[in-house]
Amino acid sequence: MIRQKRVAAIHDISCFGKCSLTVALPIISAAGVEVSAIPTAVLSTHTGGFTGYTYRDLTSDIMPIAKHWKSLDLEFDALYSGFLGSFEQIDIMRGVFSNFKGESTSVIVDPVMADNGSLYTIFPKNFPEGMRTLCAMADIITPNITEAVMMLGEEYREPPYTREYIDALLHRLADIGAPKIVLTGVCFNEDTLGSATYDAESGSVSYAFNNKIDGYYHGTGDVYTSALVAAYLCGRTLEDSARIAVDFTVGSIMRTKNAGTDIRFGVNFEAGLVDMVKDIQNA
Ligand code: PXL
Repeated sequence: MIRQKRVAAIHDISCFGKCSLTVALPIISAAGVEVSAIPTAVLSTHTGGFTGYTYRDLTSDIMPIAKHWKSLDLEFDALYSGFLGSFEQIDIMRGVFSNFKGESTSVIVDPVMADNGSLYTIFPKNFPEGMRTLCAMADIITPNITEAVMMLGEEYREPPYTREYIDALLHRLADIGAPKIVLTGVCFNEDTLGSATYDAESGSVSYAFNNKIDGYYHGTGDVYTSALVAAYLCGRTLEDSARIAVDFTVGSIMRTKNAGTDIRFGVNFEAGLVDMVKDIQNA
């Protein structure tokens, strides 16, 4: 019997604006992987560019949900956390990881908190230090460049970057503790954008690029990491998973740009799901 892979996705639900759980659930499910969810908060929209959003904090529900799962002897092939609203949620996440990390469980931490050189306004200045402690427990981390330098206590530099800079950044990120690093927002020139991977055990570095599309489209980090998780759990290598995630994300942005959609509304990833699954299956 081939057991279906199962992921626990631990993010907020932003009810409108396509990010976090409303992105992770469909993308990972489309790849044939079961997704269980722990919602960490319910917001009417995400916080990027909207004002007046509602925010119901669910911090006190996270551990009881995890404990109930534990009483059912549930096991997970991956634990995937994203946007977390507070230091307390980071602490609780550490407990959830300790409870469910089995021998073959991959812990994937996307330290969602910043972009384009700035920390999201809802976070305190020292939030990257908290995220760093969670990243230390992970098997795979997926920061963008801003999140990476903030966790390392370094100054943000504007793109384009050099290969030497990115390679050195990957090594410094591995020193935090996670053995596999996926860095997004990697840009060596005006025309292309992509991601880099580093496996500290084998020492291998890989890059995946696609066309750079102007404009800041919301939720693309969640689309990227969810596709990466989907491909990786389907047995693709980290390098292949990153390439699949880059192509899927860029296709989603392109479609959204062509449609002229408000950039806060998220990207049209839905129309790319069939091709993403074919790509994962090598079909
Ligand atoms: O896409 C990341 C994200 C997730 N959840 C919430 C957010 C953001 C980014 O702004 O505000 C609530």
